[in-house]
Order: sequence, then structure tokens, then C-alpha cells
Amino acid sequence: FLSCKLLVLGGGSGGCSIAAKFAGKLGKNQIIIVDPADRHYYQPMLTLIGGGIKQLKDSSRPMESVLPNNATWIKDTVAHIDPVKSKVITKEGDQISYDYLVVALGLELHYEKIKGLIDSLSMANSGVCSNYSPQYVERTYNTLSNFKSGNAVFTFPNTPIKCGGAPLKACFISEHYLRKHGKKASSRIYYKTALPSIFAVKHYADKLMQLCQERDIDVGLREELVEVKPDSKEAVFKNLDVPNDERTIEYSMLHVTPPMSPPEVIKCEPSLHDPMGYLKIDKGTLQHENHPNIFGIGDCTNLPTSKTAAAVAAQSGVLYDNLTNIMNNKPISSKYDGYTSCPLVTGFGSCIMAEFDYDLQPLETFPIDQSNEHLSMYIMKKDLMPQLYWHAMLRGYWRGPGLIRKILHLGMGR
Ligand code: FAD
Ligand code: UQ1
Repeated sequence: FLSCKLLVLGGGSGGCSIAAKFAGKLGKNQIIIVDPADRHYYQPMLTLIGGGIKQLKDSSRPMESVLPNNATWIKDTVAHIDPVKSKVITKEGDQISYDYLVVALGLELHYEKIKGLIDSLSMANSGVCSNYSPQYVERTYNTLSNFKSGNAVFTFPNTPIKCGGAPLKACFISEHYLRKHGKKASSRIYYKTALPSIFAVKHYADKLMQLCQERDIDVGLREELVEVKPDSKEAVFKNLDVPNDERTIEYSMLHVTPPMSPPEVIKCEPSLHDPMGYLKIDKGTLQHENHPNIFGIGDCTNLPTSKTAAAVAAQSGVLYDNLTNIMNNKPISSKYDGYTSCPLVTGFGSCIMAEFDYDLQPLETFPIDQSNEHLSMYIMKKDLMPQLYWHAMLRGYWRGPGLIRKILHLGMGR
């Protein structure tokens, strides 16, 4: 039996940042973090690895090196959460009781839900790849560099996903690669998404559609990948608006974004989740709707905003303020506005820096029109963000660019 003041489930972007913020404040032996992973991945780099811009070895660090020193790491999987008894049970059978709980378990990837996909991702030179897992990401650049001719197809599943822009970034980077290497004339590029539009925010969607037109990317809306046939190199797509309408397309390259779901351990405990299975927290305060000593952060929550590390950064500040007040029996007042950001890399050297809030209104940091492509935003994504992530965010020192935005806008506007 173990007990602690603050228990953090998951040592990813959200769990690690929150543990770091409280580690300085609560002192030694007050915090336990549970996560079975050996390594902590900076997932936003996966997109760049798929384009050959970065290497896989640069995207992760040993878990123990990123978690705060004066917290205890239990390298195990959370098997059960008992919010009534304020207790958690791990797969190995440890029982951990807590005063306060932060749930930061991320999303599960479900490659197995698409028929034929895992087999295709296991075969050498099958043309099937996916930036979404460190296990498969190196296949993307391999496939691109061996591409000769034919269809390159990029998918977006029929579930919420992390970084909603990442499937499109894979498409744009690949398009630019093929163009640069003289293979554009012998190829046809398809972006097929289950969503009804290319991007949720009109301000950016208009520009992205225009770029697709200019670059001859064929955009298919409300199309869901349902099967991959590696022997004939065919992908089957279902039209989500027309019953029984399935179409098959041949591919030379198929980049798949898998369906995702909230973690099983949250879905198993009815009082924890919303009807979709996401941790049910208040969209402003981040406090659990049914259990006041539980907070949530990041991809596993029901916050109605796009799931990104940038959003996690902004949430971490609010969570820290509010949980600190709860610990001190004070009222809570800090509110999350839904801030999220997606650096939409549109090629080698260009990026549209999307930033927006719960109302899908742009909330841009810099006094330039960020719906245009900028080299500066590309450099920020490629070189600055990893540093900001490892050295500031994971150490608890980054609550998103809100303050910078206010300063750059001299207190005017949003
Ligand atoms: P994660 O960081 O995923 O952490 C979850 C942790 O929980 C993991 O360490 C996992 O091991 C652990 N865990 C899971 N189940 C259990 C269990 N049962 N018990 C214990 N531990 C468990 N964001 C951006 O801001 N900008 C980008 O450009 C960007 N690009 C992306 C590109 C790709 C390809 C991907 C995959 C993601 C991208 N993201 C981007 C999204 C960003 O990485 C996530 O939104 C962010 O990491 C979410 O943080 P989290 O703490 O909620 O989850
Ligand atoms: C951000 O804060 C963040 O978290 C560290 C990211 O994750 C890698 C991002 O991609 C972005 C874009 C932000 C937002 C920061 C600025 C300065 C726009």
C-alpha cells in the first residue's frame, strides 16, 4: 500500500508538466506518477521525422530523466481507478491512495480497428506508413524516398484525434517532397478525411483549401478508411454520408492516421467519464464534474477543443492555480479559454501557425496574419518548440503563450 498527497496518472506532456509544477511546491515524497513507458516522446516531432527533417532518436528521452526528481515514479500501468475511495490499483497489484488526483492518460491508438492495417504496417516496402506511432513513423520517409509513381493517399479517421492538423501536415510535406524530387507528374495525391471540412477553423480552412487546389491535392470529405489490402495495394473507403457506398483506390503510398479512443481505464469507471468515454471535467476550471479532488488535463479529457501539447501547456497553468487553491481550501477562479495551437507545416520551410479557442476564433500570438505561410513559423516549429518543450514545459515553466500574446498586442484585442 502506497499513499501520497498528489497522484498523477500518466507521465506524458500533461502529467510530467503538472508533476513538475507541484514538485517544487509540495516538496519530497508527496507526489507519485504512474506510467509504464520507458521513454517520453515529444510527439510533435513525429511529423518532421516522417518528412525526413528530424530523426527518431531525437524525439524521445528516458522517462526517468524528464520526471521531476523529488517525485516517485511507479513504472506500471493503471488498471483501476476508484474515485469514491480515492484509490488507484496498478496492473502489478500496487494500491495507491491519494488526496488529490490528476488524470493525464492521453489517447489510445487503434490500428487494429482497420482491417488489414497492422499486417500492412508489418510488411517491408508495403507503402503503408503512419506518423502517429514511433513504431511506424520511419516507414513514412522510407516510403517517400522510394516512391516512383502512382497514388499517395493520406487518411483522417472517424474519431477525435490528437493534433487534428497532423494528417494534413503529412500530406503537405509529402507533396512538397515529391515535387522537389521531380515525381509530382507521375503521382496523384489524395487527402481523405472523415470530417466535413479540411480544418475546424474557417480562418485557416479557407487558406488550406486554396493551397490544396494550387498543389493539386484531391480533397475527399466524409470518407473513412475501412480496409487495407496489402497484396493488391488497395485501400477501401466508406462514404459517411451515403449508406453502403464503398470505393477502392490503389495506392503506392498510404499514410494512415489510426482511430483513437480515450483510455480503457477511464471508460471502465462510469462516474469518471462522459458518454463518449472521456474524463468528464469542467471546461473552465478543469476540475472533475463528480469528484472535486480529481482534475484532468490533455487528450484524455472531454474538453471541447483540439487535442494538442500547446493546449496542454495552457491547461497546465489553470490546473495548477485551481488545484493549489483546492489544497488550501480557497475558492477557484482560474479559467481555461480552450486555447490550442497547431503548427500546420505546409512544406519544407513553410508553416501556418493556427491558434484558436473554444469558439474556434483565432487567438494569434504574433502581430502578423498567421493564416499565411511563414518561414519564421516553420523555424519556430522545427527548432524552438522542442527546446521550449524539454526545458520549459516539462519542467513546469510554460503555461502557453497567453502572456506573450498580450504583450505583443500591447493589451489591445484578445
Ligand atoms: P500523452 O503525452 O500522450 O501522455 C499520456 C501518457 O499516459 C503516456 O506517457 C502513456 O504511456 C501514459 N499512459 C497511457 N495509459 C496508461 C495507463 N493505463 N497507466 C499509466 N500510464 C498510461 N501537439 C502540438 O501542440 N503541436 C504539434 O505540432 C503536435 N503534433 C503532433 C503530431 C503527432 C504525429 C502526434 C501523435 C501528436 C502531436 N501533437 C502535437 C499532440 C500532442 O503530442 C498531444 O496532444 C500531447 O502529448 C497530449 O498530452 P497528454 O499528456 O494528454 O498525453
Ligand atoms: C506551444 O505552446 C506548444 O507547447 C510547448 C507546442 O507544442 C509543441 C506548440 O506546437 C505550439 C505552437 C505552442 C504555442 C506557442 C507559441 C509561441 C505559438
